[in-house]
Amino acid sequence: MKHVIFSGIQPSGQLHIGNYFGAIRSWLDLQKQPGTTCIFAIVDYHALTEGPDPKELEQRIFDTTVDFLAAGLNPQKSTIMLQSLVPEHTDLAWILNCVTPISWLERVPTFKEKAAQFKNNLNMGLMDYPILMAADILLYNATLVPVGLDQLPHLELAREIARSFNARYGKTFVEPADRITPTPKIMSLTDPTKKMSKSLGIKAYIALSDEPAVIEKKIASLPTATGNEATIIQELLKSTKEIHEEFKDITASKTADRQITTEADLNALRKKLGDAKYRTFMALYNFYMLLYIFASAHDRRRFLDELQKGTAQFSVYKKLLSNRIATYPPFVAFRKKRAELVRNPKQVEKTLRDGSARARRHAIRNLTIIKKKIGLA
Ligand code: LTN
Repeated sequence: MKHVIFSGIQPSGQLHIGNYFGAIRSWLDLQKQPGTTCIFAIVDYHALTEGPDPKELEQRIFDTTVDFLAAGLNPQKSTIMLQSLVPEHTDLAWILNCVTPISWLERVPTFKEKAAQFKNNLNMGLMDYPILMAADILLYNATLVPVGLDQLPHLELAREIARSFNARYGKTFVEPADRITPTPKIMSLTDPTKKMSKSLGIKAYIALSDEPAVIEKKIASLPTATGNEATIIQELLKSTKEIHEEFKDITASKTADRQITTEADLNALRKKLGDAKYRTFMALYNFYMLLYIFASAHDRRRFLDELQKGTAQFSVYKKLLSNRIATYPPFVAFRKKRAELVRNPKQVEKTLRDGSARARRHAIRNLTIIKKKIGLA
């Protein structure tokens, strides 16, 4: 079957290594597969729900575009677009609004979190967010949507909306399947209990564009274990076995649709160890995870071995790790390509406009069909 693939990412600025392993690498994989049509969007309308500063938003859209291209998304092979340049996304979102009960949106976990976070200034966009996401996907009749685990409820909703529309107006939309990216979750460099994210500050993440000296500095200040942490180390040794099981297909770059279960394990562990010990555990876990991604099996084994014996010198492994990250071939290629791209910002902007125009032609065609079905001109 020929797949139409759609995925999106918010313009949060320069991409970091968490974005790379959590999304971009899987997109690059899909882009390579013959017979797929790939559409990758920078979803700036989604970003508006968080009320970004206009100048900053503009810069972030540009940075995200540059990073897409530098990472290897190829406008010859994939459609790279900006959501707000294709107004059919919001047209369709309105139509979908009218076949979706409010109760479906109130159930969405991310909405419940936002509702708690923005108690007194909850904007309508935060509630409508999943509808716009459904519109993104359904507008192109996407058959496959690569996303992280946290997006599954949104995708389920998109399928429900497609079904609801089809039941009322006749078969129109394809129900999109999800493709969960199997990925080791990379934690923040400053708080190992939180997922790596730009919102935690510049020291919390490694940007794909970070130069070797910056990488070295950030890795050097990673929190590690101090003193005798026997129980924690035992837990780590236990869970590293599971890490190998969980992720052995990642390094082989297979694209199995499998769910990652360590989240539940980690929650259980937090209860068992208590917060302080859990924090240390997570620091070690993240350290190991980075070694797992970037270092050799030999180095990893030696690290665990020494950890167990109490002879592990973190400064040595930090040096090794920052060296491996800095020389990781996809990142070296990324920095080179990025430097070329930023020299020609007009070309970058044109690529995004051209991709959006191409997407728009498909969007208009499909929206015309959709509007006919519901009795609109
Ligand atoms: N909500 C997603 C971003 C997103 C998306 C999409 C992903 C918006 N529209 C359509 C896949 C398909 C996120 O925050 N990762």
